[in-house]
Amino acid sequence: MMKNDICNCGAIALDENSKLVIDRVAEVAGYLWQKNWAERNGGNISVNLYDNIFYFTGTGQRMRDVAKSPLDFGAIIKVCDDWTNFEYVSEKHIKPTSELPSHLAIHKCLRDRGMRNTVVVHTHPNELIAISHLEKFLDADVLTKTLWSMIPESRIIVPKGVGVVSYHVPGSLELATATIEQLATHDVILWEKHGVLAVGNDVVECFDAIDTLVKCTQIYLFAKMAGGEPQGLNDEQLEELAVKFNL
Ligand code: 2HA
Ligand code: ZN
Repeated sequence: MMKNDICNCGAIALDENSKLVIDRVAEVAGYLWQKNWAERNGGNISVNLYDNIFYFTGTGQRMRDVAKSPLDFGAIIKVCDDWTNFEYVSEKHIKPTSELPSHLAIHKCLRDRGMRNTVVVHTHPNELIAISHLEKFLDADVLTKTLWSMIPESRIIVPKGVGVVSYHVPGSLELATATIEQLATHDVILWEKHGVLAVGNDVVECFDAIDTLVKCTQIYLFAKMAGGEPQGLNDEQLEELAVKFNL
């Protein structure tokens, strides 16, 4: 690291890239609040900045506060080799999200699959939670096809589709394990009667994937409200997109 690439940020010398990444977390935290997906302390974000250094939003902290000041409502931590314990490297010792064990298990699993600088975004989008109360959408294939068929871009922006995890207590190991399983074959996971989780290399792209799926859900629900079952793009049209965009 070049000397002038670092700035002193409390207890840690935070490099320029990590500062930019944390700024993007704050940007997305603001979107989650503005979108009405982040009631009270709903949702959480974690980012692997580099090596074993992570930024986590704090437990009980509000996204609207993270948006204003990510280092006052979240923490930078160094995760130990066991991927369970950690020590603070940020000046403030804000306790990480209650979903810390599940986020860490997901980051570890993604690293084992070859991904680096991973991001986990969990949030509570109303429309997606609403349809997770309907039995037929607890089937990942039905859900994915229904949402993909609402607008062509969704086939491209969420190429692996949406996985589904049945209800488990928030923050539980069962929820983490089932989520990791689904992430092998899907980009975004719907947690029954709770929310969604997206992973990737960029926090804004994780937001974009969720935002696109919410739009698809809204269009589905608007069409239903307008009086019937929406037609949706047909199999041929979806396949045409897959071929054209190498999906
Ligand atoms: O951080 O959303 O699932 C609060 C939650 C837990
Ligand atoms: Zn939640």
